[in-house]
Amino acid sequence: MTPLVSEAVYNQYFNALLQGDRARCKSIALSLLDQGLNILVLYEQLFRRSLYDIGELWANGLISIAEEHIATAVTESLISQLHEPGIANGTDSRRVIISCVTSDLHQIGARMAANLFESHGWESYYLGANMPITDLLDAIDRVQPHVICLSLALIEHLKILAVTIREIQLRHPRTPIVVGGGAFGNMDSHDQIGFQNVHVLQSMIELERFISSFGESRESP
Ligand code: B12
Repeated sequence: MTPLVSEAVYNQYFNALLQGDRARCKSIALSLLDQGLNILVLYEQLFRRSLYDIGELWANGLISIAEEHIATAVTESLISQLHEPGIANGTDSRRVIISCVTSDLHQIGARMAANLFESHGWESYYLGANMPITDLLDAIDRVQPHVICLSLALIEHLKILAVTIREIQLRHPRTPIVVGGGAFGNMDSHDQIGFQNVHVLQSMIELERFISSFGESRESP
C-alpha cells in the first residue's frame, strides 16, 4: 500500500506514543482524518506500524514492558475513540464473530477487524483475547454468524488454530472462516493453510476487499 502518512508525521506520532502522550497521538490521528485519510490507512500506517516498531524496541531491550503496555493502551483507546459504526440493517444484518484463538493475548488486530465489519453495517460480535474453544463454539451456535474471523499473533498458536477450525467446521462446514494476524508473517494471502473455505488475509485493506465482495447471493448459514 502506498504510504499516505509521511515519515515526518509518522515520526511525530511515534515519539508521542513512546512518551505515552495520548492527547498528542489523538490530535495527529484526527488531523490525518481531517485531511481525508481513510481510517484503514491509520490502522495500517500509524497503529500497526508503530506497534510493530514498539515490539522491535521491546524485543531488543530498548524499552521496558511498561512503555510497551502504555503504547498498547494508547493505541487501543484511539482505535475505540475513532471508530464510527455503520448502521446495522435490523434483522437482515449480516453477523460476524471475531475472536483471538485460545492462549493468544494479542487482540488489537481482532478489534480492528470487528470495527471494520461494523463500519460496513454488519453486527459484529467481538470476543477478544484468549477465547476458550468451547465458548467460541457456543457463541457461534447462538449467533449463527455469516463469517467467522480468527486472529493470532504467535506462530506457536497455529496448532490451536487448526484445532479450532476443525471444531468449527464439524458443526458449521459452510460458514466462511477468515484468519489473520502476525502469525502469518509474510504468507501470501492466496496461500492455503490446508482447509477449505478458510481465507488467510494479511491486513485490514484485504479484509475490506473481502467484506465488499461478500456476495449478496450467499445464503444465510
Ligand atoms: C502489544 C503486544 C503484546 C501485548 C498484547 C496486548 C493487547 N491488548 O493486544 C501483550 C503484553 C499481552 C503481549 C504479550 C506477549 N507477546 Co506480544 N506483542 C505486542 C506487540 C508490541 C504489538 C501487537 C499489536 O497489536 N500489533 C499491531 C496489530 C495491528 O498488528 P497485527 O496483530 O499483526 O494485526 C494486523 C494484521 O496481522 C492483520 N490481522 C490481525 N488479526 C487479524 C484478524 C483477521 C480476521 C484479519 C483479516 C487480519 C488480522 O490486520 C492487522 C492490521 O494490519 C507485538 C509486536 C508486533 N510485531 O505486532 C508483540 C509481539 C507479537 N509479541 C511477542 C511476544 C514474544 C509476546 C510474549 C510471548 C511475551 C512474553 N514473553 O510474555 C507474550 C505472549 C502472550 C500471548 N500468550 O499471546 C512477539 C512475537 C514473536 C513471535 N513468536 O512471533 C512480538 C512480535 C514482539 C517481538 N517483536 O518480538 N504482547
